[in-house]
Parts: sequence; structure tokens; C-alpha cells
Amino acid sequence: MAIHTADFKTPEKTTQLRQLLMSPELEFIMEAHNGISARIVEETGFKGIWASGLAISAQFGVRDSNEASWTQVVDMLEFMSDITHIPILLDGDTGYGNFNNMRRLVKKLEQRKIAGVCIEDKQFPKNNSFIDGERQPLADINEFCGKIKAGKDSQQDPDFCIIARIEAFIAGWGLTEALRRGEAYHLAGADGILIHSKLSRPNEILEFAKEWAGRSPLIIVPTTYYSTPTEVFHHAGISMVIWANQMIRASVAAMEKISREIQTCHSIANIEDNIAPIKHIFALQGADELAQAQERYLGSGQSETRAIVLAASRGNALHELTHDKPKIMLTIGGKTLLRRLTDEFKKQSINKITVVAGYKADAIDTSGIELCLNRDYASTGELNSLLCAKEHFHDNMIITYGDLLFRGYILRDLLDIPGEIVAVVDSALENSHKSGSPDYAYCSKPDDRSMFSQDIDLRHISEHEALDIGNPSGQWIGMIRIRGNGLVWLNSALTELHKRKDFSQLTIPDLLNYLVQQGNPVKVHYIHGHWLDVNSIEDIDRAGDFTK
Ligand code: SPV
Ligand code: MG
Repeated sequence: MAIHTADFKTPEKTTQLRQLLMSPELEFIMEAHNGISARIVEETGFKGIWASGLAISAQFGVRDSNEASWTQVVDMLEFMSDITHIPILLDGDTGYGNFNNMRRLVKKLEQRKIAGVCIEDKQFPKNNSFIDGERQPLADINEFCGKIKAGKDSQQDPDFCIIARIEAFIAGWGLTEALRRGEAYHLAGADGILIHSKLSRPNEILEFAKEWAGRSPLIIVPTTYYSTPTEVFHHAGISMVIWANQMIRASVAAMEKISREIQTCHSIANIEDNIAPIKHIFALQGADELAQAQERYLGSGQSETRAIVLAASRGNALHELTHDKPKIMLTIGGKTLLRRLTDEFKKQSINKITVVAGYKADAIDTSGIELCLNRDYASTGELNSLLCAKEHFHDNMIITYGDLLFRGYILRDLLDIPGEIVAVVDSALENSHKSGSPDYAYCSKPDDRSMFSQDIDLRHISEHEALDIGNPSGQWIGMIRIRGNGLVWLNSALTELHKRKDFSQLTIPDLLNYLVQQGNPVKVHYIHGHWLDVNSIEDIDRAGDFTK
């Protein structure tokens, strides 16, 4: 069945602007001067944006006297247009030159999906209307009409709007001159007239509106006569009001205040709650869309690997060394265990690292990691810690004990090999560690080191060195990889085990054994030495090997 998406399409930005101009309501558009201010204007509900010459110049830190080049303005418009869906009407000053410059301007604006341009009948280079307005010479009427015609003739989209702005009142001329110009510009093809005034009362624009009598849409900029109730404009037959500079003025006021406060206090503690949270900035930049695109285009196999580090226990056998900090904060060769672990992760582009802490969690250096708390660490075991990190689970992740030291290739190889759940097993049992209690791994086959790649299943993990299923093939080092369906199996195993009365005492080996019992394949990646788990003071001495 054919789907006629065109029926539901949002109108082009040009069409939206034209509809606003033709609407029987009084419409309002709001100034913006860069991408983020444009986005805010859209998000707050405005139906259109005024790309103000004053505000764009100001955000560049230059004067509203054509000091910023027209291409610099158009470059900024591109950012504003890309991040918004509502129409942008450019304050195009005098069109940045003669009829020919106007033609090129219109072409470049259409290419950037700008909905229309307003040009004013002054001479290039112009100055802001509120600075010595009466000293500013007006454009020759015929020349200005030619510019309007040239612009209209060059536009490709019939809805693109060209608004003619009359500066007669600003320059000290009267109503007659304003109307003469309005009529000429209307006949030249202008889609609307902007009548500007710098008085604090709306008298001039109301007189003009009365005489204009709806010949074409009328636009005003009540910057100086701001106290006039907007109903007055509606009754006068005005089509559109431009709030022309409030965004730049609001941001300048906020920036000055905050900069002063921080400069005086030498601290940001007082102001943090009064400024936009960083996350809000990310949202305005569209960070969510990028995250979704990453999922879509990088694919789950290629997507970022995450790491969950279990580090809630104190490490009692280390006595005084862990009096005021957890084991992962022990320094070995000038670096903490945690730092060594995160460095290894980062070398493999694993940047999202969640550490489940418990004992002395406050002493953990949280740079580069996210912390999760197992508040019941004293009375619970590893599976409870793992559950605390559930919201950080991902279908591509490493789960590891926090007290592991290992050569980098072990992690690199683990990331490369296939399998939904893979446990790293050291087949060098003869090197089995003196301290702690090894987790003996019983596997489908022993390690055949002459084979480049082996397909091995885990059968069981136990603290006992001999079981009726045979002899251990190695020692599980405390690291597993989860991928794809492995996450589904892991989640359902955790849900089931959580129902057990002894859940609080269960360990990762218990989880692996449960997964195997349920028929979920847990693969084995054999290594041969080159790792250490730090359980005792003697281990710290041995750890020297890993600091080189
Ligand atoms: C602008 O916003 O740049 C304008 C309006 O042109 S005004 O500053 O009032 O001239
Ligand atoms: Mg301007």
C-alpha cells in the first residue's frame, strides 16, 4: 500500500512564514542570534525567528554597522536554520550592496532554508536605527525598488518572502514620505512592509497602519514603544510583531551577573543552581539524536563496550592498608588499582566505566568513572553489587573484580573473541596464587596451547580443587564478557537468583554456574598467567611486575 507521507509533511519554512504573514491573527516572532538561541526560541513555542542584525553583530562583538560581513551572517544563519524547524526572517540590513548583491543574497538564503529577508531603505554601510537615526540618508526610492524586484526575480521558491522596511520615520521624515515609499515598495513586489519607529509611543506606526489600510501585511518592531498593549496593534491591523533584541539583552544581563559573581567569590558553588545544567545544554545541542544515531549506524556489535567493576568490599586481609579506603584505592607503583584498571579500559576504548562501591565509597576518585553504591555491602555479596549496577548494563560489556591487575593483551583478546558470555580462565594452575581462594574452573577441554583458537565451554566453577566432574582446567580470573543475548540470559538469571533466600551471599561464580545449569553457553577464553588479584600484602609485593 502506498503511503502518502506528503499529506502529513510540515510545510516548508518559507510557506510557514507566508502563512504567518497572511494569518488574520497578530503573530509574534522572536529574535535569535546563533544556533542555541534559535533553538530556545523554537522550544519556547514561537512560530518564527527574527535573525536580528543588531543581535548577530553583538554576539560577534562588533557594531551593527555592517562590520560583520554578509557571509559571516549567512554562516551563522546556517547554524540557526540547521537546528530549528520554524521559519527564520533575516534582518538583511540594506541587502549588503546593490541589486546584484541582493540577488546573490537571496540565492544563498534559499540554499540555507531561510524563509525570507527584510531589507531597509538606507544606504550601505548602514548604522543601527537607534543611533543618530535622523542623520542616516535614505535610499533612492527607484534604486530600492530595483533591489526588491531583483530579489523577487531571483528567488526559486514562490513562498520566499521579501519584506521592505521603511526608515522614513527614523530618519525624521513624515507620514507622507513613509506612505509614498510603502506604496512604491508594494508595487515593486514586496511581500510585506516593516514600518519602523523610534518613538516611545506608537503614534507613527498607528497613523501609518490606518492609511496603509491592509494593502499588504504590516510588521512592526516595538522596541521603544514596548509599553503599548499588544491588542492596540491587533486593532490597528498589524500582521506581525518582532521582539527584536530581547534574547541578546537577556543573555548579556545574565552573563554579566554571573561573571561578576564568580569573579568576586572565586568560587562557583553559589551560582551552580542558578545556571542551566550541563545536561540541558546537551539537550539543546541534540545529544539524544546523536546517541540514537550511534546505536543505529555503529550497530550493537560495534557499539561502545562498557565495563562494570565490582569494588564494594574492603579487602580485610589487607588490614591497615584499607583502614580509610577501599582496596581499589590502594596505590601500586604510584597508581591506584582503580586507575590502572580504567587506564586499561580506556586503551581499549572502553570509556563508560561503572564502579560499584560500598566500603569507604567517599574515598574513591570518581574521575572518568560513574559510581554506583551497594549500601548493604557489609552484609551482601557480589551479586547484590552487580544488581546495583543494573541500569548501566549493556549488551556489550565487561564485568570484572576491581582488584585485578593484568597485561593489556588479555582484555584486548577478550574483546575480539566470539561468544555471548565468555569467562577468562588462566590455565597456568601451577602458578595459582598463594593468597585468597582460587576459583577453579572446570571446562569442556583443557587448554591446548598449540591451538590458535579453541571452542571451550565452562562446566563449573568451584573453590574446590577436585570434583567428581574431573580436575580443574584452570582458574577463573574474575573477569567476564557479556555480549548480545548474553545480557538477556544474565538479566533473567539475576531475576531468578534474586528470589532465593541466600541471594545476598551469592557470588559471580554462583551466577556463572547457574547460567551453565540453565543451558546457556558460557565460553572460556584461556590465558596463561600475566594477571594478579590483589588480596594480601604479599600480592602487593608481587604486583611490582605490573608497574613496569
Ligand atoms: C535589528 O534587530 O537589528 C533591527 C531592529 O534592525 S532595530 O535594532 O530596532 O533597528
Ligand atoms: Mg537591524
